[in-house]
Amino acid sequence: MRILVLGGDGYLGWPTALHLSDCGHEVAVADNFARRAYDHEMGVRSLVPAEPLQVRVDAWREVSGQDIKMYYGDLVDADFTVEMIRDFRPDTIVHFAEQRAAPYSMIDRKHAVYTQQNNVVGNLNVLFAIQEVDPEIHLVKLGTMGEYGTPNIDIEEGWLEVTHKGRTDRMLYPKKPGSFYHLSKVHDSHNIEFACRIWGLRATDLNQGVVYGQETPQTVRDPRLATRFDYDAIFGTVLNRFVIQAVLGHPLTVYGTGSQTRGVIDIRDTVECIRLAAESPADKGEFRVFNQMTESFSVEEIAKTVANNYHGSVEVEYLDNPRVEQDQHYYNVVHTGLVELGLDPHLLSNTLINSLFGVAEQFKDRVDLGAMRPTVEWRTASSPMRSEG
Ligand code: NAD
Ligand code: USQ
Repeated sequence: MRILVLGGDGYLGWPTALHLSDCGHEVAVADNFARRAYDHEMGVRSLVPAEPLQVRVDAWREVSGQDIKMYYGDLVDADFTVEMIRDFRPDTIVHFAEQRAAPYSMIDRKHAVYTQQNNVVGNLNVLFAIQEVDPEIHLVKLGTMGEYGTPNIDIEEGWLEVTHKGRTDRMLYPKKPGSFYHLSKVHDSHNIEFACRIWGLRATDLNQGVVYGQETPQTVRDPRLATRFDYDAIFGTVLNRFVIQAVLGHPLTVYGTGSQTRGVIDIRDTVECIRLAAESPADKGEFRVFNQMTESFSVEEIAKTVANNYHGSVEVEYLDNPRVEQDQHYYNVVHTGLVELGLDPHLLSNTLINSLFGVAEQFKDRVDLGAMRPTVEWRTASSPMRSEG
């Protein structure tokens, strides 16, 4: 199968491209390197050095004998997007290429507008390009569990059967997202569902939980194949941050009471879910939704798991929550669709955490401790930006 991975230079896009290539698919990656530019803007860097994309593609050819084609461009540029799709002629497009940090989208008006423009317009350009070039192309789009928020009812896989005043319909599941970033994903989902309805496109929306881990069977084959690993308060995600904090002897930064619960997934399962979704496409006209998470934990449980598995002593600090989010809430998520397609989840085990401690130990001298504390406040429209390097 020919698979085009949009956002192929990113944390998840790169290991996904390698996994798909390793499974025998013909893979191309596209990126505008916006993620590397956010690092410069924020004065931070990935814990693990991420080689330039060309170096990684060359290393993969050396290690595996497989070619990965590269496109450099911005999805917001409609001409670039349509020409790339016309040139590569994919069967499947995997779309990771968005600004993905909730705190980044909440810095101020400029960052909120950028996030929604980049994500919503880029995704619309992909939809129009598919419709123009070949409506048979299957779009596998990365959404997020945060689209749903924390409703006081079970979270279904994208759709909800509603009975109202004696009449019943199948509706898109109501959304209550928690940042301008998460909102951009809701807008994307609506645009994709509409495109499936009016043009008969086929799409899978993967509402993914918080990803943890850094290594996959392909990335460990050569140090040049490593993917990025973010730990700063803007791009670092909770479990990855806690692991690095434990190794550095920095207190684990639990926001609020830590009772807020989130769905999580191991990076090795992320790449496998994408393969499964790509190899069993949605039907023509179908907007298919899977909840791409394998377990849920409260933030406090995540902190305790990290603390209990680390050989040294670990302190936990409860900070005033810079975000606006419920802490005590119901959370029960249906996530059976990908398991039915064949996913055999890696659950949060000591093995994974120990391998993460190893990565953190190896690169701990690269850490800027000043980037650890949250600086973006949801309640104010504008937050001081980090400018020091
Ligand atoms: P990332 O920022 O590391 O990767 C995204 C890539 O897309 C970057 O390389 C960036 O340069 C590129 N990009 C952004 N805008 C672009 C544009 N307009 N044109 C071309 N390229 C562009 O993020 P990630 O952690 O790999 O996440 C990938 C996707 O998965 C995102 O859509 C994110 O919302 C979703 N997701 C991530 C997580 C997580 O925990 N990391 C969890 C759930 C969902
Ligand atoms: N949190 C802490 N301490 C920290 C960092 C985070 O307590 O040091 C808490 C947050 O308050 C939040 C939870 O941990 O309640 C998750 O935060 P996060 O930064 O790990 O994740 P989030 O902002 O939700 O975003 C990440 C990715 C995003 C993806 C999302 C999946 O950056 O791209 O969409 O996870 S989900 O959370 O399911 O929406």
